[in-house]
Amino acid sequence: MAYPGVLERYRSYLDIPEHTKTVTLLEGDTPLIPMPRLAEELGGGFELFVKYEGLNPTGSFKDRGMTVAISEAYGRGAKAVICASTGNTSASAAAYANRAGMKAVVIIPEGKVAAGKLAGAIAYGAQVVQIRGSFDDALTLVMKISDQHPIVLVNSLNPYRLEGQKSSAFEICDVLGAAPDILCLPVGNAGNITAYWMGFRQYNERNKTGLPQILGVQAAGSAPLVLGHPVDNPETVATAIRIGKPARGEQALEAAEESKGKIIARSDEDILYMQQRLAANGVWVEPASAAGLAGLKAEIEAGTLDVQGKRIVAICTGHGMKDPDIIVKQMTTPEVVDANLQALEEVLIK
Ligand code: AN7
Repeated sequence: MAYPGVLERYRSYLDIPEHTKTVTLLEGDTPLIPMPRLAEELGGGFELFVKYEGLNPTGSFKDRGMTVAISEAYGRGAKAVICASTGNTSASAAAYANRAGMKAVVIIPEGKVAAGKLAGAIAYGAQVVQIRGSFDDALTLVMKISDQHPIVLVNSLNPYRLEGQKSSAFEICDVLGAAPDILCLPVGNAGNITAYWMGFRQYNERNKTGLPQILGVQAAGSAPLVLGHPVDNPETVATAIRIGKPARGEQALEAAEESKGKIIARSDEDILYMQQRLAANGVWVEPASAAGLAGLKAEIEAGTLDVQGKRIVAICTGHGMKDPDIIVKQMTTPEVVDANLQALEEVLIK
């Protein structure tokens, strides 16, 4: 049978109502890429894989949850959806809503959304509104609006988003034959870490696949779960996780505790370093997506996480092409030469 997307593939594991009508772009089934050279770089002695979620249809893991949230809303005849977003959710909501012939409204923090995400939301046909405020302000507003008007909230407060996002945990278990020993991933609004923990527990109950320790990683300038209180003016180069008041914060802390893992923070410098090392190993991700591995590196160096003989999966949540500016800002402009052999040889050989 041709691949049907995450909702149909894992339907029996998803808690969704009868009226759900599948709207899919055949998201999911992303590669679990072995990273032996990067594992050696980090000290070796363990197996490392990247789950490359940037290869979803709109370039991020958000498509897994969005297919289910939109399918539910569409199935009960909803005409419009709304979300607050640091970028990826907006592009995904726009794509799936428009595919179903529904309207998508996305509210984003002015000037803080990476170019590839904003372009995506516009290209897929959303009504995009920028606010003079943060993601957290935008989320507060869309919660109020969806309360008072017939428009469906598709942030991860919507439980169907999490139902869909569980599918990545299922895929990892299906490919490896069991859950990994350690799972590391970035944490922003904390829906994804919550969904992974739900997914691994559910798969373990039915299929005895075991449970991973979960290492959640925030950006240091935007680390409410590490600090233990909301952050009013979060700042980080990893704009995807520039979130000061995570909607699923409590559940994220529970996932870390119950799995005997933890939630830590890494600096922008560490995150960008890991983005570069991933790209040097053939996997270009956006900055936020490198946070999980930046956290793993720090834990290994500090000797605070036992990795010997373990199998580790790092979730890389979004594609590098989402945020081209961050690369362009760091690099020197490529050389320009005349279009002749001699000129080219001169710059190649020097
Ligand atoms: C690439 O798009 O919140 O902890 O509005 O885009 O589930 O929020 C994005 C989050 C990690 C964090 N990596 O996931 C949004 C948004 C990338 C992301 C996260 C996001 P959550």
